[in-house]
Amino acid sequence: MKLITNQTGLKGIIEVPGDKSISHRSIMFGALAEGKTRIHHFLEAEDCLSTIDVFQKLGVKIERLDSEVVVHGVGGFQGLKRPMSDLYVGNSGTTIRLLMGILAGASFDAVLTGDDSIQKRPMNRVSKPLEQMGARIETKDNAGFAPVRLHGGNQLSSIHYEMPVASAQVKSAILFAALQADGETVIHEKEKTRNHTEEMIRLFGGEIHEEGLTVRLSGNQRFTGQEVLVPGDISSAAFFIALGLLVPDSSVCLTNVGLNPTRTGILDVVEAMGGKLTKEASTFSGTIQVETSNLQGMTIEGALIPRLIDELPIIALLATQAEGETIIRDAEELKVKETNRIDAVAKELAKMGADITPTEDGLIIRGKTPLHGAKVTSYGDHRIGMMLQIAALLVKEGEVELEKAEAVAVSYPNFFEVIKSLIG
Ligand code: SPQ
Repeated sequence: MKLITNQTGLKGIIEVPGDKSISHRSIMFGALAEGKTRIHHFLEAEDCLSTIDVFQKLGVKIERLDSEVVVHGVGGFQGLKRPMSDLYVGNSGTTIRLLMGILAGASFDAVLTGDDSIQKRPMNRVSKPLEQMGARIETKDNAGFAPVRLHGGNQLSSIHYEMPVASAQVKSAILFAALQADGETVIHEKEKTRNHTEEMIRLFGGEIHEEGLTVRLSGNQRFTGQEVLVPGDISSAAFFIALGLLVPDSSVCLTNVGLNPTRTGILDVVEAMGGKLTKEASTFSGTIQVETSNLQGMTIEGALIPRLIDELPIIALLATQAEGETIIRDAEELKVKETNRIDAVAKELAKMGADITPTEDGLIIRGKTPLHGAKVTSYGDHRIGMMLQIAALLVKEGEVELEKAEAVAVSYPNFFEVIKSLIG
């Protein structure tokens, strides 16, 4: 696909689609609750539709109406039904990993699998703690990858778990299993990761304690159906934040963006880089306004990384246009996303003229490099594809041809149309 290049003066107001992490979890908790759950501003993108599909196969009635999704809860884990076929999650890591926790204590066997990318992402980070809780899980050739077979009929027990990686998906899978176990589970995180599962447990009437890096949860809780209002996804907003900052003479306003503090690392980075960004927050969401800015390179590391892990590809693009050097470290998790995002970002931006070096746990980017036309690929990774379209807007000469552009539908189906709507 030929990308849009060479733009100036992009202005507009955008409401980004619903948060992907919250949309997945609202289906999951809605399914496990008693009664109806109504979800507003649900993300109608491939990943979240995979979650709907899987829960329908598990016997949950889910209706997709014009402005909402309605989930008819089955009233607990034991209300889920044996699926008639393998459960296919497409490209969605969140779906497969959280589902492993949800089905860890089921009375039936289930096989979970997904596309080529899913079959290359590590599942043993989830199966290991679940096995310690009493689950029986087989991964393909015992190598820790999907397809994953969960054996039914196991009584789960609570666990005290020290997380070896900073991962909300691992934490969430353990929390779902802990809800089926007797006693209290205690998880100690390596760094604080997104807490949407914890927030959902509270929203659906359950009890969970978060204190610093420690999360405590007791089993056998009951949930009641709720009205869920999904805020806009800050990870999708990030692409338009970058567009507003980088494209000359631009200003962009993003409305109803989710501002959970475990996700707002990108805003802290933009401010530290000297970006002109203002934010007006209400309780859960807010409006973000950005204008074209002169940015300064910086070091991004440590506890900040999980708060912006999915935004690192677009932050790398910001760094190519900033004054001085940007160092991203402690981000080895990028290697096990939809693709190896360290390599993908370095290779594709270098093709466009960026001065960027991949490292074991991040990237070193020397700024103020003009970008030029090139033939690039998303590697089938939605976030790489969207980052490359924003990069193309800065290209003054030559064309940018993107392979596997369709990947953006995983989290932002009308992304290219929104870009077009800002032109003129
Ligand atoms: O769901 P998936 O494919 O893992 O999606 C990604 C993304 O870029 O959209 C990661 F590739 O987001 C993850 C995120 O990186 C979503 C997520 C969640 O909803 O719990 C948590 C993060 O992953 P992890 O492995 O750090 O827990």
